[in-house]
Amino acid sequence: MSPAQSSPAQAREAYDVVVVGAGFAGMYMLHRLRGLGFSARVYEQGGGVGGTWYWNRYPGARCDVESMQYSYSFSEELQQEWDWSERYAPQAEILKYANHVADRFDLRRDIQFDTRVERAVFDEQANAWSVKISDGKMVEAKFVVLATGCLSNARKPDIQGLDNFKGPVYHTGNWPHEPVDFAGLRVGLIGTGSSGIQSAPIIAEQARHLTVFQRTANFSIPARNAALTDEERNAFRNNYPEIRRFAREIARNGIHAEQPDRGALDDSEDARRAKYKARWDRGGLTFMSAYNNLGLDLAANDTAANYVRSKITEIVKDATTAKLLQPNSHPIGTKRICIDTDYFATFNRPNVSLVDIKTNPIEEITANAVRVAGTDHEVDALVLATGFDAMTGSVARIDIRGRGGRTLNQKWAEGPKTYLGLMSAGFPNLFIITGPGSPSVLSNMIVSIEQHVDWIADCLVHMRQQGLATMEAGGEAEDKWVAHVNEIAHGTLYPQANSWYMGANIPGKPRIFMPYIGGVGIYRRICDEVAAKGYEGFVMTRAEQPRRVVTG
Ligand code: N01
Repeated sequence: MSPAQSSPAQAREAYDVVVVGAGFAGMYMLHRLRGLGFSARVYEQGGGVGGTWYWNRYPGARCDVESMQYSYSFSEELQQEWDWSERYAPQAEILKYANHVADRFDLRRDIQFDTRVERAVFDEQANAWSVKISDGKMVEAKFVVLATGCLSNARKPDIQGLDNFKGPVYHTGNWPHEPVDFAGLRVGLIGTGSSGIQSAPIIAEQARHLTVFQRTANFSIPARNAALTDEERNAFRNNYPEIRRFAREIARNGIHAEQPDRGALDDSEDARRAKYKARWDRGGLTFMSAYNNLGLDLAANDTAANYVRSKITEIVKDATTAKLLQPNSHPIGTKRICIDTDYFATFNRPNVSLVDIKTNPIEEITANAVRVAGTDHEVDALVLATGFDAMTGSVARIDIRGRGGRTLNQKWAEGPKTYLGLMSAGFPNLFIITGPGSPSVLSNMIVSIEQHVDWIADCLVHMRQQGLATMEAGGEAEDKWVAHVNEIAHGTLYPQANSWYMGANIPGKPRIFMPYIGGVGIYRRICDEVAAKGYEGFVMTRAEQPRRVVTG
């Protein structure tokens, strides 16, 4: 395929590929496309690269995957040369890294910032997408790649009176670029997921008073963040080939770590406590890898959950507050586990209070207070750490129309349907990076992003070599994949939680477990086998022969 040409009649810009989003997925996609000789244009609604790390600038924001692993592996020079300063990189450093990558690989010249993709319509005659962007321009592309991110549509909650609040209201997922100073203010924080749990200790240090409004108590493990030493950095750098291979092929979640060899009930109580203590003391997400059945067996899960509850009791001095902070509505890990620095200890501060809004939901937000059970909790500023319309929210904001004019939102009205998370039947030449039906949010995102981008890049080369015009998910393969994703999810404890994995945080959103829980290694093998079998399950057509099945 040669770079697409614009027809003089339409005088539109035309590309082989339009990529939506310039986060880690969009940037790497652009880099691969260019290297393969495809013409590509990236549209990014933000004013810079970095996606998640561009928007989430709230106090305390940092990644909960260790920085030496939450980084691109595609360039040996990059991974050898970039110096991460801490075990968990703070947001500003990850954003700096994203900007460094953009400069280093000269990506910016093909990225248009401050521009949303508003509509994409598939033209069945031309076998191409007609894309409308927010400056009003139309562009054409043979392929569209959605690199829109899974947690990029920040959600303002429907709480009565929120718009009447007179003070500033911030959402963690859309934080101002200028510093926010809470000194001397009474701050109300709504939401106790990863964002709320990371920001509370920092806000508490600045504010006159912090009131945390908690609907669901969450499990959180200490980060034990620290500066990285040269020795630690070199331990990774010298072993990157093996560490990356392990993360891609062996670890379920794409993170190189010691793997469990037994279930929680296979150990004596003393041995189990010792193991949990070692993981707690080390800190981080690998707490959940202490045993191999924590996500599968409720009795096993209870042992880990009870350990964390006991730590909360140890840390929090006030017994009533400690009790309220103990999660009891879901098995540990079935909502994304949080990683914190001094979250529970924050409630020992005299200027912090906790309000239970599960028993008594917020009645209303007034001009200067949050009213719960008839009591007005006066605040000067509000922080909404209320999460995202996850996995599908950002895709749903684009008016995507496939064959027969059917919209993707119509097709996904009862839950997202994809084959391998990569494509959806009826929407030819439209790829999704880390979409629903792929491991994505259950994994180290960069591992999953690189795998998807490489798979899509190989696929486009295959199509070019074979002279193929379109590719799309076959209906039968898609149905089988959706059933498989559901079946394995329901063999675990995950669907027991009202989580954003299930769409449960958005009123009216279908309750479907969206990510693929089989693990990144197994998933990668499935994708590779599908490709090796001539893209089995996908339908491909040649130019001039619409809908002729070439494979699948
Ligand atoms: O969002 P969340 P998040 N009234 O959806 C509550 C990643 N991440 O931004 O649980 C009152 O988890 C809601 O309550 P409930 C990570 O994957 C990573 O914190 O629905 N409360 C919950 O407490 C994470 O999982 C990092 O009952 C309302 C909170 O708001 C994902 O992003 C850092 C409410 C939302 O929690 C999302 O995390 C940050 C309402 N109307 C995020 N609506 C790291 O790498 C919602 N809530 C460290």
